[in-house]
Amino acid sequence: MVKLVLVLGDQLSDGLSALGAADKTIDVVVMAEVMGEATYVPHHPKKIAFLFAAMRKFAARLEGQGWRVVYSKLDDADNPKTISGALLAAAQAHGTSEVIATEPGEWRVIKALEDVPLDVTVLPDTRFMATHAEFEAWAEGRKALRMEYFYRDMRRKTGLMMEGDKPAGGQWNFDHDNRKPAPGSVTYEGPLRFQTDDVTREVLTLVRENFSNNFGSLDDFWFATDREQALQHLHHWVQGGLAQFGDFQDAMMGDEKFLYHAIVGLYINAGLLDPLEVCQAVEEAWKHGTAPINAAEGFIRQIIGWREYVRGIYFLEGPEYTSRNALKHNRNLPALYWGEKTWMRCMDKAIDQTREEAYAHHIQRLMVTGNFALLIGVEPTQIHEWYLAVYADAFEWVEAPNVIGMSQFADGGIIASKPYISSGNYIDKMSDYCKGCSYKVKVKTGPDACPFNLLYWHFLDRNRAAFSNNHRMGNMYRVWDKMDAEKRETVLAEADAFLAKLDAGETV
Ligand code: FAD
Ligand code: DLZ
Ligand code: SF4
Repeated sequence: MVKLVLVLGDQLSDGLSALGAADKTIDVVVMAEVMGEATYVPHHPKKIAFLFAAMRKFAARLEGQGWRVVYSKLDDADNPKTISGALLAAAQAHGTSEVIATEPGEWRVIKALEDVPLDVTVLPDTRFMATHAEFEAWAEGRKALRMEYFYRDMRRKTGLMMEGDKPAGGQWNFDHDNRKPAPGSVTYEGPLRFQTDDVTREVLTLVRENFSNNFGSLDDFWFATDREQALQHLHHWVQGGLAQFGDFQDAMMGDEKFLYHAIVGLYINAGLLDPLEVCQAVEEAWKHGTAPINAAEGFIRQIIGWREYVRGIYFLEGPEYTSRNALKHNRNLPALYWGEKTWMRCMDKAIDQTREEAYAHHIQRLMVTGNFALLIGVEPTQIHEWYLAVYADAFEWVEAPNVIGMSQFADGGIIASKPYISSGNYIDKMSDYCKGCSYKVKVKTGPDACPFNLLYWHFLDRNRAAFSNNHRMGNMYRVWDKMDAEKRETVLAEADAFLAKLDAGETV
């Protein structure tokens, strides 16, 4: 019997396990642009355009390889609206009930495949370095699931930057060399920008017609939308950006949206690039002496360490992970996350570039928008859905552990051993944001005080009980406790006043 081969929007890889298990002379590939996937959160229009254009080009690529592809465009009169609907319609048209799928990256879609009344075989997603079983075995019996130890196993497994059984350069991790503050100027020209073509133009019109009310600009669309372009982009960055990636990985600049970052997350996550080939390109550059060890190791750690580790946590912890709320936070996400005016320059810059590019780099996500949401106590699911919507690289398996776990400490400390919070001081040290801000980062109280300075102590004070056994937080509480009692009261009262203004919808 003919089988249907499901290929989802983030499964655009020649080596996809579902394709590998099918027969192109008999079986039929099913791909569908559907409102169900395009609206489960209000995705950034550039993210939707990127995925739809990449899906259309991948469908054409498969046809070129000899596959029969049933492709539904969003504006087709008989568009099936959901993934399940697409499978049911194709099953009827081809007189079959058999489906081969590769495991989706979201529990919601996994459930949909379980529920569809067809005979669905779900194969493992082999585009990762660690299988679920390997991650479970690594996690088994450990008191703390620290990424660093998992990463070392992945170095051994892949052989990347290894000299025998020893790490190249004599140490596993060069992170201490990767914390330089914002440079005076950036010498890398930034990501390779691609001209629109017939496919992207048609998709941009479709997205403009259907999603123009979503947060995010569709202007100046430049993403790569097929594998060849993504590879060109990768090599452009390896040549121009990688060498200084390590040094300035944590830096932030108001007028430099990309610094030395690779901007490969969206391409790897959609399947256009393979994570191992990306790491091998970086390792090659290091071997040829065009990239220093701290840059190459730092980058490879992000991919075979963090990326694999967060995926392991997502599947280990199960579908309830996204509803965790260890600190019982319940504030609504402020409108400034959707582009309403704010005087906080760091937030304004990070959110504005998110609106323009569907991109912000790691430290902007973690220490600006994530830090602020945590300090003010946003309900974790609301900020989780924001991140899932606004970034082109956001799919739940990778986004949720980063937001719920790393950024919001809502999983109670599975991913982070202490919350990633900071006052304005850290942002000032790592960025050029504060110089042009309406608030004064050195001012601790009063109308000019940087809100992060007030909110930092407010967070610690209100969450004291939750952290009473966390030894890594001891120093912070000792500094707070030593502060003059009157000053403490002023800080808390001013933080409360700030939060009241925020809740009232006033510009802060
Ligand atoms: P670079 O800075 O150049 O890093 C290289 C690559 O390493 C990334 O492309 C990515 O594949 C990988 N990587 C780095 N850090 C992580 C990490 N913590 N988890 C997983 N992979 C990592 N990453 C996503 O891919 N999708 C998300 O939805 C996402 N949401 C995030 C939300 C928050 C709150 C935080 C703190 C981080 C999030 N990240 C997410 C991780 C990281 O910020 C992005 O991978 C990175 O900014 C993508 O930009 P880049 O490709 O230029 O990465
Ligand atoms: C994110 C996304 C969007 C916006 N649209 C589609 C779509 O129309 N069709 C599709 O197959 N996939 C889409 N995706 C990606 C899926 O949501 C993704 O496969 C799941 O989130 C699992 O990672
Ligand atoms: Fe952000 Fe405070 Fe600096 Fe302003 S002063 S940019 S609010 S950290």
